[in-house]
Amino acid sequence: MKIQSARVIVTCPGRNFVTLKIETDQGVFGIGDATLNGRELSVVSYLEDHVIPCLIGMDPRRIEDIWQYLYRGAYWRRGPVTMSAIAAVDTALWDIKGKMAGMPIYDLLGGKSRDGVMVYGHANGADIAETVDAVGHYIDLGYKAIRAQSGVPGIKDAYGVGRGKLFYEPADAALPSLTIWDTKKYLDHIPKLFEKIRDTYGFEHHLLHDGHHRMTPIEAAQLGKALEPAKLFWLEDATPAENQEAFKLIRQHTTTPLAVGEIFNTIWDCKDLIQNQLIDYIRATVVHAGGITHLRRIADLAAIYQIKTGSHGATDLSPVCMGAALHFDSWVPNFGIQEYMRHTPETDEVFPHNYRFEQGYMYAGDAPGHGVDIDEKLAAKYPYQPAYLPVARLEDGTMFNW
Ligand code: KDG
Ligand code: MG
Repeated sequence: MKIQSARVIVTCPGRNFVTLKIETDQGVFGIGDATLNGRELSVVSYLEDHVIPCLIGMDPRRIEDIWQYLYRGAYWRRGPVTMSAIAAVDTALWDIKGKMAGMPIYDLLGGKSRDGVMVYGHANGADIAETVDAVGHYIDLGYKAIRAQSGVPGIKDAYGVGRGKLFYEPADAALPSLTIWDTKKYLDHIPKLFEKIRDTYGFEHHLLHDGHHRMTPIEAAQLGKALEPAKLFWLEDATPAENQEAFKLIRQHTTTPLAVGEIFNTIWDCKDLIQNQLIDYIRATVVHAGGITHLRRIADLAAIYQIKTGSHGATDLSPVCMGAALHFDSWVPNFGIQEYMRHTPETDEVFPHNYRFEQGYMYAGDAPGHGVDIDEKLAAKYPYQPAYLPVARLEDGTMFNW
């Protein structure tokens, strides 16, 4: 059996997605997500110019060997572009293997560990009242876990605050738009938000919050401590994770659970945080962390330290990634939660899929492979549009973390 052809499909049904399609000489094909938000075309080039020529003629059944070939063979290891490209190949090959075996990917991995995958949705609003309403809306939709973000008085365009009720899309301009940040105002505001949410709805639902790399370790410690009465499921990206020692300081001060890893791309990014038990949830995901083959290694390492998975699942992770992630989540023994931001109806049409949401849980479906396809004719109607994530500056003009 051989890989006969492979091509990259770029489409923008509301936002940009990069999809790799691998076709075999036996008529079976597989697809994988290669979307890297705001840097999409660099992965397209990596795949078209450097990966696809190597793939032609390879045996698609040898998933592990192809993974090692692309990782070790490049000499230049790791990094989001390389690892997203490898992830796309890996996901497409697991899709092919599943279709050949007539099995969903969770069965190839060892079978389901759970019936449904608990997901969290995004509630956000311009102020506390709007966010509290949005949380109520998600509760009405059946969500068991909800991430809450709110506009902060005095801050222009705080992270996580969308324009519509359900579709938050931060990559919103052909060049990065400017947002202004002030951590003090944020720290004063967020505990009030969670106090109000708990006062309104009680403690039945899981609440999550994303700090989006904006705090210093001691500021993160202060916030974690201030949020303890709200009993968060997690506080995410409390401080940038390049210096992983920083998390020791946060840990010394608060019992609020911590989640990190959406921008990690290999097990080496995760290793110290996991081995030192500095986090509770690892957020690496299929598309940015080398596909199912590599994510499995990360999850297994985390399991030894009782750390659970909580994979990234924002709208820039395509339905192909979501499908693969749900198969992974259905299997992985140390599953914690899966992020789920609904895609636009146009995106859902371009990527017909088997997964579904029901009462706070997602179900991967039992189609062979990952159960997601791409309607190429429809995809062609939505050409690529440059779109960048915003940048952030402090009020005095200093460049900051978005
Ligand atoms: O591409 C960047 C987004 O996916 C990210 O900003 C979303 O932080 C995010 C999250 O937790 O979903
Ligand atoms: Mg995040």
